[in-house]
Amino acid sequence: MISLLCFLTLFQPSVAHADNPLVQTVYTADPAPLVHNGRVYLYTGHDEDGSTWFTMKEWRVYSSSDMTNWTDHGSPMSLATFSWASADAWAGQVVARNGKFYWYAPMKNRSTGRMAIGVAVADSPTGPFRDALGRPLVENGEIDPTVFVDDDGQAYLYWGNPNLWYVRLNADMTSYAGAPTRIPLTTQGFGTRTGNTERPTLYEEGPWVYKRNGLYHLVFAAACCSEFIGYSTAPGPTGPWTYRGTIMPTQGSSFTNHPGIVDFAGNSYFFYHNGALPGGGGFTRSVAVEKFAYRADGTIPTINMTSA
Ligand code: FUB
Repeated sequence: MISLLCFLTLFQPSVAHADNPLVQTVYTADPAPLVHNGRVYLYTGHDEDGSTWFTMKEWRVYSSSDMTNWTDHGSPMSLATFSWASADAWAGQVVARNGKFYWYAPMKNRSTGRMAIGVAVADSPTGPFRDALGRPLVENGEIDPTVFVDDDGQAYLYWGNPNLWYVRLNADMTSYAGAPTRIPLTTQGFGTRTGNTERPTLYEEGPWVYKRNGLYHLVFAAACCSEFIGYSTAPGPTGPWTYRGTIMPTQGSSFTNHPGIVDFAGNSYFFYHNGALPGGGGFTRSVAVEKFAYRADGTIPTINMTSA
């Protein structure tokens, strides 16, 4: 299977069959799905072969119309897209707005040495993406942006590790109003972490925000350093958040995990990563997906990995 897919990637775009892990040609991490015009676009990071750290230089895109056959669109965005970036092409997300596609991603700012969040824009979900600003959109040393556009058109950018922040994006999606606000990390909102007085709640990183049946969901990588996926809900996009429990209890043979949830063609899908490919581990991860159904009361069931 792997050698066949390696052959196929020589000819972009290529087609892969979706056994977990979903991408079997390269190591991928930090899945961020987007449903657009009858397809699921899956944006990922790319762990370098043989990595001993989160050595990541580019992001990749895959798409599918049936969640089984996936097209590999290659890498339409990399550190080279951002003249100010020097390293760490970490977890991002793409949203569609104004007939364009905006990709928010964290990376290291060469001039400050701190993690910052950039935004790139494209006319197509598969790119090419160009840096929208020529500088970071926001920089406070924290990572993992997720963007949610509410029904009234207001867009929110959330991000953070070790804190959790949000800011209201302007309609242009490349600027924001007001200062970033730190979301209070209370145990009521984000659960109780044991054995770490500096970080008393379960929130670690990787927020993923969406709305379902009027309820706002914030799914996140919980605890540290072996992560699991938990979630909180709120009556509004800025809280107050209530911790609702575990979605995925493990991280497989990785020590991080990272969530993305979408509905597509009448089903709900939970994307995550682990170290399931040969040679895989905490720095050589692979994205995977599980179909799931919300419980009758709207809560999210426990979802287990079908590969680890
Ligand atoms: O992939 C690099 C970092 O690892 C991400 O930004 C985190 O969410 C964790 O998955």
